[in-house]
Amino acid sequence: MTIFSRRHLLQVLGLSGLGILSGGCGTSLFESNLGNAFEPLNQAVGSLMLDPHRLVPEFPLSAIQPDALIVNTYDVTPTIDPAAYRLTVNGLVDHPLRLSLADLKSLPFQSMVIRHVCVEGWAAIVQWGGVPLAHLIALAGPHPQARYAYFYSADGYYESWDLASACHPQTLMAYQKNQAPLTVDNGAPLRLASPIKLGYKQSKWVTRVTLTDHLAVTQGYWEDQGYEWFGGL
Ligand SMILES: Nc1nc2c(c(=O)[nH]1)N[C@H]1C(S)=C(S)[C@@H](COP(=O)(O)O)O[C@H]1N2
Ligand SMILES: [Mo]
Repeated sequence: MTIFSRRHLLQVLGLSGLGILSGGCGTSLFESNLGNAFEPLNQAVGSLMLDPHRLVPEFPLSAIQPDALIVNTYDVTPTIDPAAYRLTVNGLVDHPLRLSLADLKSLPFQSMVIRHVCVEGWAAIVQWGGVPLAHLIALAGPHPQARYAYFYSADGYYESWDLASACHPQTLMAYQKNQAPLTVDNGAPLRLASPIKLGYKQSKWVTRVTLTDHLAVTQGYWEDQGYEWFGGL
């Protein structure tokens, strides 16, 4: 397995900047992989509903509801040593990644204020800050056959997303909540955050992202008990 050092990452980024992103989560990927999957749909309707780059309107910082985000954890809260923590990105990629928190924080930072919606009947406007997942996937160099991203968490939680949603420009691997370091209850050191999916899709304590070309029998902790897989908002 290729292990990218922070220096190597910076070199890659410095040399090619955002250019490398177009090869990973860019148009060609969507056209070759997702165009086929949705071919039967009426094109106009399909592009309205499924445009992977459509941005969800964000809120101003003043709209944050600091007390509205309810901690929702199915089992135990894992203890993760931030210094020893590594995020693995592997599966159908050319360059598997193993990133420390310092590596992640050296990558482009993005902040957004969005609504988190839990199917249990509550919602909260939250600020999340972190690195766009599209950036990590592009760094790893996804194979053309990659269609899904599986997320594995330190508490045993697992999730799967379609790659277009994983590469959406507002899908972040977040280490900041409401302009403060992410707390352990909310998924520190690293969690998924995106305005395009319901709360149960937004894995906390993510340790591994694995790209695959198929959905396995196991699709997600709640999905495997009957929740809908796409979980779109
Ligand atoms: N690893 C892990 N991620 C998880 C969960 C969980 O139990 N374990 N719960 C999910 C659900 S149902 C919701 S609504 C959100 C809640 O995030 P919060 O606890 O930060 O409010 O986390 C999601 N991610
Ligand atoms: Mo939830």
